[in-house]
Amino acid sequence: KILAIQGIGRGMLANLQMLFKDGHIETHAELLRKYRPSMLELLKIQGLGPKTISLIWSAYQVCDLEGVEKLAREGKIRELPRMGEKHEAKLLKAIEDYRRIAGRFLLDTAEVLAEKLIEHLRSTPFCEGIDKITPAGSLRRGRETVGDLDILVTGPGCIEDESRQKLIAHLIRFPGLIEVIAQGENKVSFRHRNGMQVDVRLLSPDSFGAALQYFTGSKAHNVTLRQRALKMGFTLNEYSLATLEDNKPVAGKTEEEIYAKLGLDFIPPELRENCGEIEAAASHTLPELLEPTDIRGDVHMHTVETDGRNTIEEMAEAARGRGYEYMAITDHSKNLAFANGLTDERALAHIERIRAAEKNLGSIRIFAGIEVDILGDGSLDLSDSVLERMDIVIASVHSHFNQERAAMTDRLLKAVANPNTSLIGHPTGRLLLRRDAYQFDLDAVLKAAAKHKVAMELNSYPDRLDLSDVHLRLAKQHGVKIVINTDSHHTSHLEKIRYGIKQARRAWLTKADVLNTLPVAEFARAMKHGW
Ligand code: DGT
Ligand code: CA
Ligand code: CA
Ligand code: ZN
Repeated sequence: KILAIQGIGRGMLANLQMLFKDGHIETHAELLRKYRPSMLELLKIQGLGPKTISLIWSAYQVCDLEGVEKLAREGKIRELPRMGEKHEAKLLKAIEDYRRIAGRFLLDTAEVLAEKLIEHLRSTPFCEGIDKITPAGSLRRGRETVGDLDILVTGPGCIEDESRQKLIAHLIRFPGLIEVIAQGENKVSFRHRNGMQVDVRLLSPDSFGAALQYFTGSKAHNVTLRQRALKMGFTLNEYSLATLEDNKPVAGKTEEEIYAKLGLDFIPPELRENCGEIEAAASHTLPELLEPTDIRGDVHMHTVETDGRNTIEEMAEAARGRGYEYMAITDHSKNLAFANGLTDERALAHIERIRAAEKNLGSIRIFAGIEVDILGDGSLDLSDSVLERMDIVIASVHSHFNQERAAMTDRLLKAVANPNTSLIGHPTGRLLLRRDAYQFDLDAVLKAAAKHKVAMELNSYPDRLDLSDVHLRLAKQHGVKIVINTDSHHTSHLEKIRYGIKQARRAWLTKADVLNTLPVAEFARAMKHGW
């Protein structure tokens, strides 16, 4: 039966059978013996394929990252057949990009691993000795990507030697753990098979708040906080806040009491980047950050009509299940051919289907929308007469990413100036750990957006998180409003909105900065006529 699948022949079938029977494939093992494993890492470099790697190997017997980089710096790559100075420069840039992102992981990857580990720890017979298991570090702060995972475990079972040893013994039986990197009295660092390092610390409840504060970071935030403590006659470390004079602990059980003792309002983890949050907490001027419950609707999602996996009705049921008051169906336009994007005609028919679904379901407002491509020249991919009929028009760049900065800026300015545009989708086009933003003048685009009252999207998808925190703050400075969306292609994607909410909080955004916190009528008006 398997042979009926295209691309699977007798050879592949034999390999699959071996894989299921013995757990490995002989050919694979043989190839791994013949070629160096470091060649596999080279394949991850943009623009380095098997052919070039083998070319480099036969000319110089070099097959690792450092070696190839050295060759490129010495001008030896350009001497290879069909290579030139340009290739060489590109290769160096690609290696630099790879180094920057290697060893970092998307937020959802880190979160899934954290959840699995928590589940594992909760399943031990000694788990009654555990009160809390809490992610700290960059994951807790909601950074866009995570380097290593920091997990704190607290409870009576973490104090006493014997029970702690039992917990650690159970911990290192975590499925997927491939190597214990370091193991101390109350700390274990290990590597998971997905490449991520995990640091786990077991702590007494008395110092849990101090440890959580310390290991949540950021380092810069902690440095400033410790300086403040010293000025006030305290020392602050991962065990407690204590008096300088006689080292008497004055706080440690909770973060709240530590911040309070330092004369500060509680600082949410998302703000702890030493960007003015400590000063604001001291003067009681921290912003009232956006909360998940403020969000009333999600207005960027796709259906089976283009490249989504669910129907209008299924998406609507899921949105209603989340308690939303409104949502929008925003399928692709025809320029995105591989996604089966809509023509004018299909877009009009789709509006009718959306209206019908809304009527049938009754309990949630379903806006008829479109995610229309911004074409290379800045015009939109569908006729004005069709766009006018839409409740929401998201204009997005999905092609010609390599335009010159000036051309790309003009292209976006033209899209912003289009009277039908409600918001710009994933405005910089970056893909985290994969693709840089396209080059354009964001300042100019935000200025125009403020003038035309066109909103900017904060796309919550964990590999986009576009706009970034810095860009969101810039948008706010320009007086541009934000819409936080998921860009869901499946009902299960709707919950990813929380990554967007975290990102908005990291940018100090409040409810007033985000349009989809508005009641339905006001939101509808904002999409059609600006806020
Ligand atoms: P990451 O892992 O690169 O995504 O970023 P973080 O912020 O999770 O950094 P990490 O894992 O090196 O450290 C976790 C937290 O521990 C960090 O945010 C602040 C705190 N910390 C405070 N002082 C130190 C220190 O001297 N060394 C380390 N490694 N961490 C410290
Ligand atoms: Ca970390
Ligand atoms: Ca760490
Ligand atoms: Zn898109």
